[in-house]
Amino acid sequence: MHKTVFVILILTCLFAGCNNSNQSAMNENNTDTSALNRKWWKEAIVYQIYPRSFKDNDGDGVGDLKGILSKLDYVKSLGIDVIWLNPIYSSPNGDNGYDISDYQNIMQQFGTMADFDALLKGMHDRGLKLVMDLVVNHSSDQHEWFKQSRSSRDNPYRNYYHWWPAEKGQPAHRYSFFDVNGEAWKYDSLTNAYYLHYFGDFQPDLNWENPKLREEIFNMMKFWFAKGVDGFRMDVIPFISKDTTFPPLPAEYNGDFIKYYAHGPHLHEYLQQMNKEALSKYDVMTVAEGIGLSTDDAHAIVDEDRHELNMLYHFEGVSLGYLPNQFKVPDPKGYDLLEFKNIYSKWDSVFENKGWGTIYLGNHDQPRMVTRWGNDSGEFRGLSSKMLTTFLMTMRATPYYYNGDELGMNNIKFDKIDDYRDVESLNMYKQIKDKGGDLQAFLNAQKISARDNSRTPFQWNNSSNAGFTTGKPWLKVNPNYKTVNVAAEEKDSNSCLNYFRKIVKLRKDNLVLVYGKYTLLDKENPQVYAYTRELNGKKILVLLNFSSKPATANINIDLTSSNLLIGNYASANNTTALRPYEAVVYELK
Ligand code: TEU
Repeated sequence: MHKTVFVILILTCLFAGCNNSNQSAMNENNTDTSALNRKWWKEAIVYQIYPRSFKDNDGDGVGDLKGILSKLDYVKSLGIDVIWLNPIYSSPNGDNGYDISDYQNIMQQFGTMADFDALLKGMHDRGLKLVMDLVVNHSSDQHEWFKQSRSSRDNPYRNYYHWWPAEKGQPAHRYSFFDVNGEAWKYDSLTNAYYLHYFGDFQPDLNWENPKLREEIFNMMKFWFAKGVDGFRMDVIPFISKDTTFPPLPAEYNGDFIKYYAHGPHLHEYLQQMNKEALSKYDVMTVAEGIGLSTDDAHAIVDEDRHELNMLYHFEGVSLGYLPNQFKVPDPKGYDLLEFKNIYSKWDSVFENKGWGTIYLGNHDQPRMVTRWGNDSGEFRGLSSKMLTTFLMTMRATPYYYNGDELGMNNIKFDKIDDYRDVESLNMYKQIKDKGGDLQAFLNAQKISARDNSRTPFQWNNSSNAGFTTGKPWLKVNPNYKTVNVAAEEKDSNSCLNYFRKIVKLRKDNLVLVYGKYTLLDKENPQVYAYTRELNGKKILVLLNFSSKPATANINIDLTSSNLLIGNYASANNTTALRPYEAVVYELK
């Protein structure tokens, strides 16, 4: 480059000051990054689409594949790289697609295989990758395998599932997530035997100890890879291997059945086999729903040398702030930021030298991020939502970002059980009712924690049903769609949506935000989450006020000459004093 041009460029950067103007200068792709073990899925931002609620094309009130296709330009405009789609396979929908009746077909309500092919092409044409949901701990009871399996004890498919012959007596108790009685064994008189279902009784558990079943699954995965799918998010994958003698729950698990389920005897052997037979043949990414896994277990699954999976997402963060031993009942005191910081710092350190992490605050199983972790009151909804987005986009882990969070969508907070559609809420209500429990207390807790809060239709504009459908939506639309919607936020340079786009670009332009070393500062500050990210001499400071009160970060860093990269207030003052829910990201000089 000519010297004068170079000087002019530098001066332009200096005078432009903050925000995005200096991002190309911040781009570190020219520096030596060979030691980073770079991978596309480490640098990607994953955007999760809940197909049932994203966009309805045919007016039946349920989202569909053509609807998603019609909105791909919007998705592309966010700047994300990878789309994770919740299950779109044939399903009777007892659990919104997590009960699959045919793994190689598309759910009728969502469209056809031709629609899928068009959608995948539409994504690839735009440089977007697709990650599908792999739900193979269980199938639907309407799957042909299960129909065969239950038909007779000597059917060739019998041991595709777990059966316990009744003449052996009652099987040892196993807990179920979605059973009205909490019982995971269901008696079937047809063959005088019980079958196992960790989730609903319509979701029988597949028998992974059977090599034929494993082969079927790996072939099915290859079917989708051959179509060009770029990876899988693996539903409750830690649960697949079981001790088929089904002993009483071992005492060491001390009532923690989830942990027991996640530590089956052959889990790693099966994942290694899956890797060898299917995953290793393609350039794809994998992420385990890491339910029941602790930091101690993490490397066993994602350590590259073990050839299992790439990433997992843990449940420690999202379990915070609920009362112990109660079903998702929020602690009236809220959650403790010190614990929050501890959890996320601990998980960062697990992958400091090996493996790779994920970061998320919302998904289809969690309530809306801004309600749960921020503040959804009118005054603070936008600010706190942007603050949480800043956290997600500046941590050393692949962000999984849930559709609608970029608009600052919040919990709908239903008053009546009749408004809910989720099997989890409906069954828990029945359970409490049968026991004569406090139903009003349950409904109050669900306003914060129920899964349907994040499953309400996506808010496109202020026309009826938020532009989601011309029919009757399968789940009510949040009435705040009149103001919280894409069309309105497109026009507002200060909106959550435009903030999301800016910070996505910032992350994409700065390798330090992906790979840079994370250091927690001001650990004991109960209001502020402060940390630095460092790579190859570049140092970024992130300050997040998680409270509705002004706060100060005690960090002994003079910010006067620092360069503000992004902030959620109109201007920033280069000090450590933060306004309510303020988020600022500086490049330190
Ligand atoms: O979730 C796993 C799971 O255990 C959830 O039930 C989770 O604990 C719960 O939602 C928290 O309230 C996966 C899927 O993500 C979920 O949507 C399915 O319902 C479930 O598996 C069964 O497939």
